[in-house]
Amino acid sequence: MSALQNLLYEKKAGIAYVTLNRPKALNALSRATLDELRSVMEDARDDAAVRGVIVTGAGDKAFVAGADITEIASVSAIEAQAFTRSGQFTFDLIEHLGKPVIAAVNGFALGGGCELAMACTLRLATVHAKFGQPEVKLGVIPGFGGTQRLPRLVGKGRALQLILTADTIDAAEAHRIGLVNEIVEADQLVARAEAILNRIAANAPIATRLTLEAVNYGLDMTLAQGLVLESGLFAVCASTADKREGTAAFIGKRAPNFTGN
Ligand code: CO8
Repeated sequence: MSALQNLLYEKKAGIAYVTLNRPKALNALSRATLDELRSVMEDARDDAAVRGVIVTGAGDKAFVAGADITEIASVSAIEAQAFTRSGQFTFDLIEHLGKPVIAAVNGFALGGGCELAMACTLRLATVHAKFGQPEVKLGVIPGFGGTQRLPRLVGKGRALQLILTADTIDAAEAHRIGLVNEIVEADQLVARAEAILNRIAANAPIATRLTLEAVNYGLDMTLAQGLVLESGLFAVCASTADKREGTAAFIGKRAPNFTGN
């Protein structure tokens, strides 16, 4: 991985910490930032010691205030398509990392920032966090997955209201509509994300990965197709050492010792 200019990346005790680090631009996603985000996420995916990822923003004002508007201002149509596809690929990578990724939303999560949070497995927010998809105010539409993930998360009507009005909502409203899982005190944000990741890491790693696959891919299928997917993935779990260990531990009234096999 080449030297990082736009984000901080640290790995500690099974958790990878990704901090978008352009506070002077409210951590806006420039092309270079997106490239770095993709490369650290690939590292987190490929490092077996990493069991989960926390994504947050540097400073106390913003998670990510969107794609970098100074770059959007001058893009041609062809460049805009490449830029949006590149963001979409990176966010798809996050959604399908095979490990939980928690967005620790510590301020503005607007446009591409809201889209980044939505690609994560779940979202924690501080009381002063703000969410929105204000692209139509700039004469464009969400381009990093907002028109697709927002309705899937909060329903079509609420998604269309947010995108068409370009309104910003506070953490309480985001929580009410299901965009945010939990609201957390600012000084507890990362600790709460770590606690959730540690709870997940205590479970069987293959079962965690296949749950993510079943839910992520199943949501794009009919119920009947999704149930067939679930059944096949359940069968894969049934072949693992961790299934033998998990069931034996339950029957033996002891804690399981999962190895990820
Ligand atoms: N891009 C670039 N710079 C930004 C961005 C951004 N998204 N957001 C804030 N900044 C900069 C400001 O220009 C300012 O810089 P400077 O100090 O040099 O003037 C600095 O950050 C601080 O911002 P403000 O002074 O505006 O701070 P305020 O507290 O007054 O306002 C807001 C905070 C409300 C968050 C305000 O900054 C704002 O509205 N930002 C823009 C939010 C937005 O519209 N986001 C959506 C962007 S579009 C998008 O994400 C589309 C995704 C698909 C991209 C496809 C690419 C082709």
